[in-house]
Amino acid sequence: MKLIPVQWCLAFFLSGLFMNATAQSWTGPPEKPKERRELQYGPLHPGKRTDAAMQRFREYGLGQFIHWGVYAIAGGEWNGVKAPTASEWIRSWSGKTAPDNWKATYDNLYKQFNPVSFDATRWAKQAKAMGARYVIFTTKHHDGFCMWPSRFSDYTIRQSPYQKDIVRQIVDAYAKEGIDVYLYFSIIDWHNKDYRSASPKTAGEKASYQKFLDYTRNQLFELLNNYPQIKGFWFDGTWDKAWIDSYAFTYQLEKDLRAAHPGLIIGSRFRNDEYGKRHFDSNGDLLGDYEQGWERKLPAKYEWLNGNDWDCVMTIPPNGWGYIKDWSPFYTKTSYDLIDMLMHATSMGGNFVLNFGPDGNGNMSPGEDRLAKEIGEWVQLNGEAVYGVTHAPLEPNSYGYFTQKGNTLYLTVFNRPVNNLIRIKMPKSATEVPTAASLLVSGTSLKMKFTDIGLDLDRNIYVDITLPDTFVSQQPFVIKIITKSGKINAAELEKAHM
Ligand code: FHN
Repeated sequence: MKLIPVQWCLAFFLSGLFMNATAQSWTGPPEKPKERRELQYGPLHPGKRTDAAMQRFREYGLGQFIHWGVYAIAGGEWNGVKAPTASEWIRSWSGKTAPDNWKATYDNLYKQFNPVSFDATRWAKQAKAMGARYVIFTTKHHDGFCMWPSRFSDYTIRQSPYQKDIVRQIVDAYAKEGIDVYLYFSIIDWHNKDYRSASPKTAGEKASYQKFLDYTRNQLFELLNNYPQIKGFWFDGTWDKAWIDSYAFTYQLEKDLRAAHPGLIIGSRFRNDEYGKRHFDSNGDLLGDYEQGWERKLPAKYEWLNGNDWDCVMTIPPNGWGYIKDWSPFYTKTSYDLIDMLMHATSMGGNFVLNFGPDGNGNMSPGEDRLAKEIGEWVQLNGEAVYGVTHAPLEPNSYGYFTQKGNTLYLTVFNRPVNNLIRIKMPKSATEVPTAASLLVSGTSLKMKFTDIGLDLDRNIYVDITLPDTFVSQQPFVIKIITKSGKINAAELEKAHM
């Protein structure tokens, strides 16, 4: 079993304090019920998508998330209000000592939003150098502030001193660097007076909520029309009862969005079925194109994924997606931690998406700059094991993570054994067998031999790969193993019987 570093435990403990109820109980997809239920509002397409756009999504490996909005001005602390662990939620802070009119104060912050240092090209180039193949950008978070000049709202970048369309700049700059763009969109909208979390009951409430639904629909089509280069939406804030009860509306909306933008990618966090089941419908089938529940968490077992596509979105501090001006109270993940998580995700067929929370002037924090550089340097050397790879059907081991591409296996080593012998377990019945091993970073070929360690009744064979004493690495490194179709001659190795 892989040991979890102490700092991870701490980080998970701290972050656990702020997890929502769904996240706390997350252990993978629910078991499929024995009997199928007839559903009118289940998945729009049965099974996994096989088109080129979805295949491209599968091959990203590494992505960047950006949470940017008015909350960046506060940076987790404003007027004595502190929300360092979820800085983008600061508006909803309602402790006993909340200043009078705190929400109104927040709602006026946009009048100061003027990120003079913002340069989308600089961000896009940094993301490219880090190795990100896609970006997810917050067009509108829960506070309702639109980072594009939406004609359906009076609370947008157009009304701020900055005025210019930020979404357009992001889309253009990232697309120019060859990075695919996905737009984050929160259904929760604290600014819209027709938004509500509880289900509407009276005729008046219903009419008002219908207005909110229409506004949401209009904004989504506006985004598609304004920025046709985008590849998908990343939805959030879809857990309110009012939204859950609007399943007929959301079903039609998803259908229409997809029809308007062929290839559009939407995860499992957009809508639910008629029984209120989110992510997976009442039959345990995935809603949307990929599983979107892996927020600040990673599956312990590949089996938990049930063969679905997925992404893991991750913060650098324990929690907190928007800018946090003071990281010092927390453990912040190192590039080593993040590369470990990246390879954990890709080894299980998922994408790893690292979040950045730029400040109110348009700068990434120095810590983010450093991590982007360090990750980029590593990925530059080891990208072959990261991009376009799939899960390898081998038993997990304590050295690190396997990924696979065709007849090449990659083992990214985080824990180097003291005897320099990497021992890989394979079933004797395997039909693909290793023929050569080398260090990815240098191409140096490595000694490899099949070993029967003589464990009684063992159905496995062991492939021993020797690391040269002269090879020293301060970083995780990758062993590249070429396989070919064939059988291991196990009979020779099985002479001793009880
Ligand atoms: O409440 C948000 C949170 O602020 C952040 O945007 C994350 C990103 O995945 N999503 C929500 C919590 O699940």
